[in-house]
Amino acid sequence: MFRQAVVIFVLFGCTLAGLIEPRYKPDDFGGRIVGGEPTTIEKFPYQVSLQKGGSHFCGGSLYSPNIIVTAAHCLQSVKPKEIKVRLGSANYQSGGEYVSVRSLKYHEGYDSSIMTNDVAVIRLDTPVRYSNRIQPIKLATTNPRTGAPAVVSGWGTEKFLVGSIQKILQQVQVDIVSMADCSSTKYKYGSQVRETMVCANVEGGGKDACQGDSGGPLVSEGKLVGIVSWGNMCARKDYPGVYSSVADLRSWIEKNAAELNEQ
Ligand code: 4AZ
Repeated sequence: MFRQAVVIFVLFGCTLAGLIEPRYKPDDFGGRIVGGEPTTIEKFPYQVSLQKGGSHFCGGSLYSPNIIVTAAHCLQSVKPKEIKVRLGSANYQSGGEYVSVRSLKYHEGYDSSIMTNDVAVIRLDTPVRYSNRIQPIKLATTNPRTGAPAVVSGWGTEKFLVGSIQKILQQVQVDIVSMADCSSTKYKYGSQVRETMVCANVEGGGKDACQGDSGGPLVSEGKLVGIVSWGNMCARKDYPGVYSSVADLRSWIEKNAAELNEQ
C-alpha cells in the first residue's frame, strides 16, 4: 500500500509539476530544489530541461552532442514530437538552444511499480555545439561510497505538492547513501531500495531533489552517478532522495545511445 502510494505520488508529482505555472519572484531567493540556491548554467553545462508545450516537466543530462540521459518515468506518456529540450540556459524559458527530439528509448526492464531501471535516452534532432554553457558529463563507472559529496540540480519544486517549478536552475549539495545503507534500518525504505538505485541526503533532512527534478543529474567527483528517480516526498529525515544508479545502468546507456545514433 505504502509503496504504491509513494509511486503514485512520484508519478502524479512529475505530471503536476509540469502543469503548475511558475510563481517566481525576482527578489525571492530562498531555498529551492529543496534547501538549495540558484546557480548558473556554466557551473552545470550538462543540465538540460525537457519541455512539453513550453512547460518544463523533467531534467536530463547531456551525454554526447545529440544524446540526453533521463529517467524512464519522465517519458511514459510522451512522444518524441511532443518534447523539446533546452540546453545552455539557466532559465528554462529562454536562451541557449531549444532543440526538437528525433527518438527516445527507455529501459526494457523499467518497472513502474518498483521503479527499477528508471533510465532512458533521447536523441536530439540536431547535435549541439559544445561551449562553456553546453558540455557533456561522463558516466560513473563505480557507485560512490556512502558520505561522498554530490550535487543535484534542477528546476523542480522547493516543496512537495505545494511548491512550484523554478524559473532559474537551482542546485543543492547532498551526501551519497549507498544502496545497502539506504535500504538498512537507518532509514525507512527497507527493501524498496534495491539494485539499480542509489540514494542521497543530508543528516537531518532539508536538502533534496523534488518534483520536476526527475530525470536530472546527481554528480559526484565530476561524474554522473545518479538520475533523479523517486522518494517518499522530499527532504525528509528518514527518506533520502532515490536515484537510478548510473554505474549499474552505464552499459545499457552506452549501448542504447549507440543504437539510437544508428537509426
Ligand atoms: C518527483 O515527483 C520526485 N525527493 C522527484 C524526486 C523525489 C521525490 C519526488 C525525491 O519528481
